[in-house]
Amino acid sequence: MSDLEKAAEYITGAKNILFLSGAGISAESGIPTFRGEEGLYKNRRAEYLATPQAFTRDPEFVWGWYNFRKDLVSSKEPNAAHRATTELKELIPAMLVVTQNVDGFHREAGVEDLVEMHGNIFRARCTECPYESELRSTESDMPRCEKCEGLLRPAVVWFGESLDAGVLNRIFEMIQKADLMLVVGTSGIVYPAAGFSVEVRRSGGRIIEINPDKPHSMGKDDIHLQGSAAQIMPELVEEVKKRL
Ligand code: BJW
Ligand code: ZN
Repeated sequence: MSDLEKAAEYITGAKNILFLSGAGISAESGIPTFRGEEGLYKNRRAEYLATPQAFTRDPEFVWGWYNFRKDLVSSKEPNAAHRATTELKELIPAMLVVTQNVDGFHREAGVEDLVEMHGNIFRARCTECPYESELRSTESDMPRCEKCEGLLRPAVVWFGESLDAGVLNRIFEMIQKADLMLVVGTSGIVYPAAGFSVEVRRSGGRIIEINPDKPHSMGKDDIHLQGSAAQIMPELVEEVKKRL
């Protein structure tokens, strides 16, 4: 049996599945990954830009990066991997779709109940008051709050910031009962997401990873499907359908 077929059997045999995606799932939509070769902005790395310190130092520069990325995301669309994820979620309702991505492509591809653990690039919140809203416009590199005129910031999670408690609760509830986790297109470097597979494995669950890169640490029953998400996800879903 091929690894792809084995992975499909894991999926149809699982009771609860945690699905986690990262920047790699949107790579084939034309959105650069963070740690890939094109992941720089004006010679700055995400580790520098995605911090509250960078925003305090130079909010205009950081907004410039976000507006550049918002324009890019608006000009692109979900790919075959996002669509396959939606199909899988429809076939297996006991799967929770969690993404580290802020592009909203999973929702655009039809996943209604999406957990965006690092927020959404088209939302902004006030640095002075509780105001938060959608902000699609990319006109201003210093957007202001409608309520108090305070400086707005992207409603995303930066390094050193905590994730939303409700979001973390939903994920940890699923981790406790998940007997399978699908990890698609993430380098597994950034916590807390980097720790999820360790937790699932610790409670006896198995991992299927899809990534063109070499596998991360693997348990003996884990499967690494090496290749691009847009190629492998649809193939995997086809194998799942044969078994349902
Ligand atoms: C393909 C492909 C194709 C290519 N198909 N695949 C414990 C230990 C050590 C450090 C920490 C720790 N706990 C917390 C920390 C600190 C920190 C952290 O993890 N630092 C690490 C660098 C070590 N974490 C935090 O600060 C987090 N907060 C937190 O934990 O709060 C409590 C706390 C605070 C302080 C101390 C301790 C506890 C918050 C993390 C927020 C991350 N934010 C960002 C920006 C979001 C907004 C935005 O987008 O602008 O999130 S950074 C960036 O990295 C973004 C991503 O979601 C995240 C993950 O990146 P991802 O998705 O994995 O992308 P890449 O580029 O790394 O990988 C792409 C992968 O795709 C590669 O593997 C490719 O091979 C693959 N690929 N093409 C499939 N076609
Ligand atoms: Zn305000």
